[in-house]
Amino acid sequence: MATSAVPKVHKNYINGEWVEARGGRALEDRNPANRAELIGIFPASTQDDVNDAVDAAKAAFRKWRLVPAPKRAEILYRAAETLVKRKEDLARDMTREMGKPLSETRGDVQEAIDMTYYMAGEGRRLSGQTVPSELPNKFAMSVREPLGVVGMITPWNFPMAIPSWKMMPALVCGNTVVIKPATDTPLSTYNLVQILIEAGLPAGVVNIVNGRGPDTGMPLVTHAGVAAVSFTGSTETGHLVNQGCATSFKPCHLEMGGKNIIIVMDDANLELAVEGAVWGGFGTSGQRCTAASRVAVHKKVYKEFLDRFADRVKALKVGDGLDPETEMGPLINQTQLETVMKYVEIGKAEGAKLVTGGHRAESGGLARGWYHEPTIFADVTPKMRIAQEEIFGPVVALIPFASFDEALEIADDVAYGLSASIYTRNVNQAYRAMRDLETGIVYVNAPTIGAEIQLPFGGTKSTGNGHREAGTAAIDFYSEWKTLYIDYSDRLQRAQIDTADLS
Ligand code: UN1
Repeated sequence: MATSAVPKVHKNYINGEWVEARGGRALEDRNPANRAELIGIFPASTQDDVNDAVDAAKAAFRKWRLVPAPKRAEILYRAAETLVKRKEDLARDMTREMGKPLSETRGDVQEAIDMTYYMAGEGRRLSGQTVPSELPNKFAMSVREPLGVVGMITPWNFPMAIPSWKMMPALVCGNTVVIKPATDTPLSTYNLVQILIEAGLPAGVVNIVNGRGPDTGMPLVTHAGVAAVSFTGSTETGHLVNQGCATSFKPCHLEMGGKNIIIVMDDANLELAVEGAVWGGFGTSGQRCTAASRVAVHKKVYKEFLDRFADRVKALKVGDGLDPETEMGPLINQTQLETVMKYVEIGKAEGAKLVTGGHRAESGGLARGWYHEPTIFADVTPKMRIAQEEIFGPVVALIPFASFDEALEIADDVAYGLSASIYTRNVNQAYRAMRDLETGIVYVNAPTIGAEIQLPFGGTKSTGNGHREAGTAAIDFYSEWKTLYIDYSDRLQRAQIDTADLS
């Protein structure tokens, strides 16, 4: 199987063939836990490669759209079976290229398995509406049509799950795909596509062009042959993708940043809340759009929460994700490490209290990778930059508050709206939080991370642009409605004008 213990030179996958990038340039994929370890070499594609891939996807679309959806789904089903069989190898490959611990990369592969089975099931649904016509002897219904070639740009933090969130619903709906994986983690996307190929996906239905955003991503976004775009990444890049799609009215799904909060009320099960804040804030080294980078705690329990939280965080075992003892891996790259270090300085300068962490982690061999200590700032006020801006690293801002209303205000007073959580045993407060928090996802007595694939995933405000991934919401993005009227009356019947004769 394609999992690689030795570095391999990879190509683009276009029209069912592995081909070199036309410009002949390449990018390295290195292990963030040990920069000396080369995972593989991947093409640095440009406009010409994107053109080839889109042409192939357009040609393949003519046939693929006519393959019955249950048959398309059978390929997905077979792919899911292979993912299950190879889960362990795939997780190891992912830990080596992305850094998160094996337990988490197993979860990432599992999320792809779940999504692939789920969308395989959708092949026998893809339901539309059948409704009565207002006129006699007339039939009315709506059906879902694929959009055509979908361009996909995926992030490095969920290198297999997120490509599966995009590819599986797109494919079952009858679209063809050109995907540009994150340059930091292409191998996991390659592994996923390899499994789809083995499952019998026809040539041209999925194409990979690897490369950087400006050279490969933007040409894909703006290509006239691409009918729709799905992007997950930073809000900054999301703006460019949005603008690239706007001129041609291209549907575009954007999934961007977050500044998610856990609210801990004074009646909360404190031990549970501490556990949730540790996992929500430091899982994936805080590199999730759903990471709990803010924890707002009621003043009555603030001191106790802080002490317990700090104890747990100080004890977190940071290291190589392949070591089963490791609880937190490295950051993905130097830029991300520098961003985190910059925000630590910002937090200190703003007057927040550094409780633990605050430095690059370098002892015991960690200097080989992009490690940062798990970091807590206490006594953070809601307007501080560390409480407003997405850091995407292991830095949690603790914010004290005095009332439930104040907590909701703090929660909603940020630019983002992905995920929020409340720990309380008061059912009235729980329901008010569910109603009033302005995020796409709300958790009660659970952290801000851990969305399941059968429900909509996405956020409000600067997090998204109104679309959702996962569940049937994904089917809504990857299909377009066609409304069908069949008149079998043998005469002209004018809607709204010829009312039915009741006599
Ligand atoms: C992301 O961070 O981009 O809910 C996705 C979660 C995961 C998905 C995160 N299931 O945290």
